[in-house]
Amino acid sequence: MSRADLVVVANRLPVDRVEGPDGEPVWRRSPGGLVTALEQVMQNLDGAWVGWGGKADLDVEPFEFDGNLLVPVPLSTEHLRDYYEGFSNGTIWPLYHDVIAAPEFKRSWWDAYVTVNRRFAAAAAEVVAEGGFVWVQDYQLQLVPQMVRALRSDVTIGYFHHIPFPAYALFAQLPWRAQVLQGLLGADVVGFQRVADAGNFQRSIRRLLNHPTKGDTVQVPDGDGSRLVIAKPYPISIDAEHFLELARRPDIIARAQAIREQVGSAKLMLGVDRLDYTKGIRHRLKAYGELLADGDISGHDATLVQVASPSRPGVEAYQDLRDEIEMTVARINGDYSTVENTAIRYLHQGYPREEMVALYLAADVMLVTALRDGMNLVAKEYVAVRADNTGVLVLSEFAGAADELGSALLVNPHDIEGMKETMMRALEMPVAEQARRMKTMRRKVLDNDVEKWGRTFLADIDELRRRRADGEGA
Ligand code: GDG
Repeated sequence: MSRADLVVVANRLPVDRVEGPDGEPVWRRSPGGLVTALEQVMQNLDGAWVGWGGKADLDVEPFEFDGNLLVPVPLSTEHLRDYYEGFSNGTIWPLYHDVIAAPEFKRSWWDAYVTVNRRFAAAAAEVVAEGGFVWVQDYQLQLVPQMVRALRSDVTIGYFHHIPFPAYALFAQLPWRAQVLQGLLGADVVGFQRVADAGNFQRSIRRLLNHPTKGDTVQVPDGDGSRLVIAKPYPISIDAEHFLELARRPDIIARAQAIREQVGSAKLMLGVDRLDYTKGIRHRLKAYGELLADGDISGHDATLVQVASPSRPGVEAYQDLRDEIEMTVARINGDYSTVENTAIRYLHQGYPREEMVALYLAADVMLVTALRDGMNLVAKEYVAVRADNTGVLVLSEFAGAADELGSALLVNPHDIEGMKETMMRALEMPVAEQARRMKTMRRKVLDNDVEKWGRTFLADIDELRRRRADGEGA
């Protein structure tokens, strides 16, 4: 097997296995956010990607795809239940999102997490070239950096954390907190979305491991000496130019107009989220329902289109959330829809990106009301496509995107009265104010695209590798 200088390790491979025209299984690029983000970075780099192939017990040889080597990691049904649905999405996800749902601490889940992380690390260690770079992605693989280091001391290791890193008081609940920190500190560079996440991580390190931190660095004891680990924010972004190109396509513009005409009401408000309890969909519906109940808006004034793409159906909290949201939508529609107007158009489906862009173009107001969110790319996508500087972004201050998009209408989604006032303000905002705010936000998103995110991370890695090659140590 050929070895690669850059190896991305992520829970999922960037492809789905689907049935080809003659019934044969074929691989097709999957549409996820992480894939889009790294697609750009991987181009022209002759890299390899280590990840799960998307089906239980799928055991296939590494293969070439779009110029990169893809290395599938086989996982059994039990692994997926305990490592993925269990520890990743039943323990870490809720704990790191400020316990919006209660995390469960199960020793059998932890054991599976260790076993599966070891598998990913072994696959990465096997495929990375001498002195190469391994880039680990996200919370499912927090132990991989240290495991790769143990197997391959010659390589440089990066880790990027896509979700929030919680405050010490919450993180300290995790029975395996020290192991997780040590796992992450196996990396040379640990990247976060926000300044606050990097700060929380460093605080946990000082409190739990007693390692000194200074600025963006942590001093980790290593043999007789110590090793410097960089721990700092690298806010992720989108391929803004690609979204703009879609937004200029005549068929997509026509589709946006058709959506507007079909919806019929004066204003269209839009929500686009994975169906996840972190996204604040319930709070959004509550505020909107009360505006209808109070008579502040009627179906002719505004319609809410809510795309809730299916997510993690195997996890109980997600099944409960779906029931709750669907009951709320049905109640609001039952009470306030008319034969002519539907108060909420609720879509529990995934759509092609073209349709998402048409929806963004059709929306007068975009509602991003997450209770906690690492970044939130939807907010950036909406801003990117609004080339005529119209439209209003209502953005939760608890989404990482709020650090850069301060010109949005920022809300605390727990404050339902505040949300109602802000929604009304968004619906009534004069175009001059819309333009002023949108221009500032668009500049941010267009100047700081995902290509720059990747370049900035890799520049820090290259600098480390150069220093290593010069024999300076880190
Ligand atoms: C995690 C962190 C962080 C959604 N539905 C459809 C669809 N999407 C696309 C959106 C967007 C992406 O999925 C979702 O990204 P988000 O950032 O909003 O949220 P998470 O999935 O929770 O992502 C998050 C991110 O990682 C990156 O670091 O920002 O905080 O939680 O691109 O457009 N795309 C299509 N059809 C859908 O139905 N095509």
